[in-house]
Amino acid sequence: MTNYPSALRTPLSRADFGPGFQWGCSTSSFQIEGGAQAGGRVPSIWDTFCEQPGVIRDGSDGKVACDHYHRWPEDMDLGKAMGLNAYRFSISWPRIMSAPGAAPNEEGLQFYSDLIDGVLARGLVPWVTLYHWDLPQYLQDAGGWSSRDTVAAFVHYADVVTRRLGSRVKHWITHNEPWCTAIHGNFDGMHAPGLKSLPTALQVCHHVLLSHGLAVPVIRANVPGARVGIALSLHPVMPASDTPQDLEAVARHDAFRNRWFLDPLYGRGFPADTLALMGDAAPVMQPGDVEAIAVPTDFLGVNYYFPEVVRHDPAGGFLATRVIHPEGRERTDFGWEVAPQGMTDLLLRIARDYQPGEMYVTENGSSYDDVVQADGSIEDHARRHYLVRHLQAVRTAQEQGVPVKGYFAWSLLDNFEWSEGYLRRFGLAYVDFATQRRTLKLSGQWYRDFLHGAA
Ligand code: IFM
Repeated sequence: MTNYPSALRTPLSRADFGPGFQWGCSTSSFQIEGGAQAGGRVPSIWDTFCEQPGVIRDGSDGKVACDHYHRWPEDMDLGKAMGLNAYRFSISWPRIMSAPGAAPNEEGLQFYSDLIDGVLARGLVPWVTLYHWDLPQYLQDAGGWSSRDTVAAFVHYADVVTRRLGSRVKHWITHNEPWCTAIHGNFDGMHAPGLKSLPTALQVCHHVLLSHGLAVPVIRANVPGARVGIALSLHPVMPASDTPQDLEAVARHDAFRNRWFLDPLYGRGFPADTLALMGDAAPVMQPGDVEAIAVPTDFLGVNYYFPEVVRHDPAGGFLATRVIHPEGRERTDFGWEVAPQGMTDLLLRIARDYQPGEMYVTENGSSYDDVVQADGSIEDHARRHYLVRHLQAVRTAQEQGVPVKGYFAWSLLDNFEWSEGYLRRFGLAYVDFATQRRTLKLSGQWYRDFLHGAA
């Protein structure tokens, strides 16, 4: 443990957050596993996407990533040494379902079965996300999430996985960040499958939410004592100025960025104003879909990174808004605004407007350009400061009555940051991708010490 001078001691302790608080780190399959062809895994949309020239900033891919597929025992030892009591990871759909109509791939299921045993053996609670963006390519070839058949395929996959793993895993997250699946994947083309079609993106959005709604009862049926939820990327939205136009822009932007997901999940249907703005691009829905999406859940997963500042802009798409990046604000090296107050505001707002029974911060973290010192250490003071302030912000929300029951730092390890490749490091542990050596950064050491009551 580090011996902290009193000026650096944190005015906050693990115990302040209450007994049973889940202290974790999050990861996702494609970003860390590698083992692209191991154990009968078939290609995902991300394998295909990475092959396109110019779409990944450093030209990299996920073939090896952190080689977690082979190194997971070491990674889980690290999690245990850090004092975590929970670990959130995702299952790679292409490891489990290798072809349309095929029997589940036993080797893939066994990999996750072993991982879960390893997580439990180290005293950590496994939190499993079913979909963190790695759709099997054969499903994309048949239309991907824009096809209603993919909804049925997801529910089948969820059934297979939860039957097999549900005796040991109680915490299930259907989807991670449907916004990114839909918009980055199908509208701005930044993510796989790299499409640029608004109607497709909006249809994808609807199908992803529908697949969540239809999977929840299946998971409950298979998992005695299941706790099921979804993880959304949510953003406080601020006006660029206090003109009426900008204030209205905030309302429109918020309605699509946040309420488009929260309203239907919490039984209010899709925001009518936003639907009207979509015009012909609005998704096709069938009777019963809206009710299915509103299935009760046990918790909401909140992924918070930064607020968005918007202004009215007639050229800004169907919402007529534009996100701007004002000068003079603290930012990470990735350019994301650092705004811990946004965490408190967001949690308070969700609790007030939607009253989820429980909330978990399922992701929060920062990317800085880490430098390895001559002695091998990584002194990421900025990331530590980010982490401390965001934990304080969570605690502030808790003190005001928000039922936040856990915090998962993004991420345990530096990993494949999608279209940024390996150029953006979010880990509490540094990964030397040439040697696969893991080194706990100063921020990770702080989290460890905090969790052991020594920071
Ligand atoms: O790396 C991603 C993760 O996959 C989803 N949430 C945001 C993280 C940082 O961009």
